[in-house]
Amino acid sequence: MQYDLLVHNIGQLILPKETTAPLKGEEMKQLMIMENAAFAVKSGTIAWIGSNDEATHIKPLKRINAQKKVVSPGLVDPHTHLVFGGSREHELALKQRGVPYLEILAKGGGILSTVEATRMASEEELYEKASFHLNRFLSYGVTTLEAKSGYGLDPETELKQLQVVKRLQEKFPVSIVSTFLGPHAIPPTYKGNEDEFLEKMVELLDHVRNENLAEFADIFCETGVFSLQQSKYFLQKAKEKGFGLKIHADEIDSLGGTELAVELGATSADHLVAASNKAINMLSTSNTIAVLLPGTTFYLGKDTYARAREMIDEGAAVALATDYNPGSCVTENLQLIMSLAALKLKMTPEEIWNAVTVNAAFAIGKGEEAGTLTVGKKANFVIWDIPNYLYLPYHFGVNHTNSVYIEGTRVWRRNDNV
Ligand code: IZC
Ligand code: ZN
Repeated sequence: MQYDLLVHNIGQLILPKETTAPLKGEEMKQLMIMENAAFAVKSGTIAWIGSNDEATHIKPLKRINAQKKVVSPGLVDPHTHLVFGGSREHELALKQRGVPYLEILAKGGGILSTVEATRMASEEELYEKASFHLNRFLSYGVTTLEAKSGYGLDPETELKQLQVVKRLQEKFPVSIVSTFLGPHAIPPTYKGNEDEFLEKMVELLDHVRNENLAEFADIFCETGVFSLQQSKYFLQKAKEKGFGLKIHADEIDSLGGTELAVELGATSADHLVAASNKAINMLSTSNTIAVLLPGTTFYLGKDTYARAREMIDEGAAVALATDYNPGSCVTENLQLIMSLAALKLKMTPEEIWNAVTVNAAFAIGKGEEAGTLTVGKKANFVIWDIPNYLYLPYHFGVNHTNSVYIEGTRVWRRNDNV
C-alpha cells in the first residue's frame, strides 16, 4: 500500500490497550507501549503499526523521524467549561482571605458573575474567546475534549453557548463533545423557586436534543445548588430523552451524587472529592467512570484530594480532566493535571496515561474513536519532547509537546525558541 506518512524511530509508542470498555482497577495499572516502534498513516487513518526495523521496507510519501521520542494518542480532556464570558481574577483575593467557593457563589459571585458576563457577550465574542483557549488546549496535546454550557441559566444564553460549541466543532480539527449543563446554578431571579427553574431546564432538553446541540446532560449536585432529589429528577428526564449522563458530584459536600450516577448508569461522575466509601464501592462494580479533577482541589486550596488510590485499588475506572473554568480551575494544561495526579492522587504514570487517553475517551462516549492508536482509528497523535513516558508527570508545569497531529496532519508545533 502507498502510505501517506510514516512516523519512525519512535522510542516509546504509547498505544494504550484497545478495549470496548474503560480500563478498570488492575487493568489501569498496565500501560500498553511498544519500544522502537513505527506506524503508517493512509487518508488520515492509522494503517499500519510495527517495529522500526520492519518500517525500513516502507516507502511512504512523507516520513517523520521521531528521534527516539515518546509518541502517544492525542490527549482527551473529558471535563471543561470551554465557553464563557469574562474572567474572575478579582476572586483570587477573596480566596486568599479564606472566603469559601460556595460562599462567593451564595453572594452572587462565582458562577453567577460568569453568567452575567456570558449573557452580555455576543455569540461572536464567545466564539473568539473560546477559539483562543481551544488552541491553547491543542498546544498541550489535547485533540479531543468535552465542553459544557451552564453560564446562561436561561434558554437564550444556554443555546448561545451550545451554538458556539457547534461552530467550534465545525471549524476546528479538535473533536469536541457537547454537554448541556443548564442546571449549573440557581439564577437569582429563581431564588425560592428552584424547582420551577429546574423544570425550565428540563423543557429546554427537548430543544437541545432536537437541534442536536448536546450529547450529554449534566447537573451541579452540591449544597446550596441542586439537591440529590433535584439531580435525580433532572438526570432521569435527560435519560428518558436520550442524553448520556454526567454529574458534578461530591465535590465539596458528600450528598450522594456518585451513588446516584451509578444507579442511573451515568457515563461519568465528576469531582468525587467527598465521595463516600459506599460510593467508591459502587463505582468499582459499575462502568461509570470517575472523572477526577485534581487541578480544582489544588486551585481551591484544599488539603483533601479525591481518593484515587482507593478507587483504582477497589476496581473503578478513573479518568483525569482539567475542569478548565474561570472560577475553580483556570488552566488548559492537562499535562499539569497529570503531575498533580502523580503528586496528590498518588496515581502511577501508567494509570495517569490511561486516565488521559483511553478512559478519558470512554468518559465522553468516544472510546471507539479516540484515546488509543490502532489500525483503523484516526491518526490523532502527539510527539513529546520527553525521553520516556515516566518523565511527563515528573517534570511539572511546562509544556512537553513537540508537535500535535490530527488525522495525520500537523496542527501544532513547538516554536524552537521556546
Ligand atoms: O465557574 O466556578 N464547580 N462549576 C462547578 C464550576 C466549578 C465552574 C465555575
Ligand atoms: Zn465542572
